[in-house]
Amino acid sequence: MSEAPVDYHPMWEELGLDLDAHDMLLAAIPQLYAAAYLTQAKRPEGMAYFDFVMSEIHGLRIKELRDHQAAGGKVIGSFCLYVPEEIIRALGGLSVGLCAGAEFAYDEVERIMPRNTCALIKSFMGFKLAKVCPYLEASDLVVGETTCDGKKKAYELLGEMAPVYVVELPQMKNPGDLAFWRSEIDRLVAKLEEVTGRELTAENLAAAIKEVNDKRRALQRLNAARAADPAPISGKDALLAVQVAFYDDVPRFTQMVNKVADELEARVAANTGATPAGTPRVLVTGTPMAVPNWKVHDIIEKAGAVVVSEELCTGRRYYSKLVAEDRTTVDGMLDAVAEKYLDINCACFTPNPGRAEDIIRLAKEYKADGIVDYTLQSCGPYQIESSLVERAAQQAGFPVLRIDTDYSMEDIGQLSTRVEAFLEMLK
Ligand code: BJ8
Repeated sequence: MSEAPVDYHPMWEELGLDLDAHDMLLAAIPQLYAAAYLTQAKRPEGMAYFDFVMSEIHGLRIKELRDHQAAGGKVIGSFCLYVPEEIIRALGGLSVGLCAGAEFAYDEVERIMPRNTCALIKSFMGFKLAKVCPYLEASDLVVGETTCDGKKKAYELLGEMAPVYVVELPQMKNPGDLAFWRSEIDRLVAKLEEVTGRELTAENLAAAIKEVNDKRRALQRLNAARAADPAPISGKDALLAVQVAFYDDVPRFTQMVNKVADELEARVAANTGATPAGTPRVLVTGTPMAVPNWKVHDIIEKAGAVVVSEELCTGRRYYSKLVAEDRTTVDGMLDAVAEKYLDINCACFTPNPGRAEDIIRLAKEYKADGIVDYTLQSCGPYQIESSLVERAAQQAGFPVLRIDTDYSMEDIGQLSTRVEAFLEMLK
């Protein structure tokens, strides 16, 4: 006998969500998910866990966060890869990526910020103004960062509605910038110690570094299998795993991803895949894709190709580098945290040559036939960097398709036509 579904409305009400608006949002996600995910053939069995996570995205996981808070722990939200989850975890906090992947309450948003702000920023402001993101409402603190100008200014507005603390990121990666960033990490530690009421020690930090590295190692394993032809998993499923990494329970997530990786390695050994051998292979690069933004992967894969790697913050930029585990003091470990995080190739840095180098290396390693460069409209850093990406790709002999879009569904027909023409050319 199946159990009756849990009614989470009392929990959402306690969090101060707008229940009607939130019900409307929750009604839309299963349809989107089913159309993108449940129509796929030959999915790894281990993806059933991710189906479950998505079905409980605002339910069970939020309950876990609330239980954690009831036991004295804190929940710390963020919107960017530069916020070190190892430190949050060491202090007994749970780190969660906040809602930023769907259009919501744009009318209200456009009353307080320009219409031509990128979809990611408009989305998180909309979720806050409409009170429909339980992760944000459950956060004891939101840690922002000075990456692009839009986010910097949006955090000022968000700070009027929620507790926000902003870490200052340098714009370059010279030794002086690393020293400055390291001092910002100290400032963040002090703030998080104050919020959590705990002290950072060599023991709790070493344990957190190891746990988060294990999570990244599991994702590395899953993704390494995608170099095979036939690809053992769709790009959409691989993208989902990284999206979920931002808010799921860390040890459970690691275990589940390793389970999928076992299955993928067995598929590779047996020469079987999620798509037939010879399917056109695409590498996607660009701006992050937060749940439920599966638009570009969905278009590419429904057009008959397979995405084999993501040079994205919801992709390799998240899991490809680890924090060094060889330090024994808190200071040494924080140095390692600072070094690892400053090494992320975000277009908000200048110059940012590591990104184009990574794209080309990955395209070769994953035997991509072409590259899709995806940028959100009004995202200056990534849109401008597109020229550099295109030049590097052309020099290396990879065709590139530039997609400039937002979270709406209005351009799906037009994008599908362009992607189909691109795939035709790859053949
Ligand atoms: S580390 S990519 S998550 S800043 S899309 S808000 S850049 S205007 S999201 Fe990002 Fe951190 Fe960099 Fe990654 Fe601004 Fe562009 Fe919008 Fe963006």
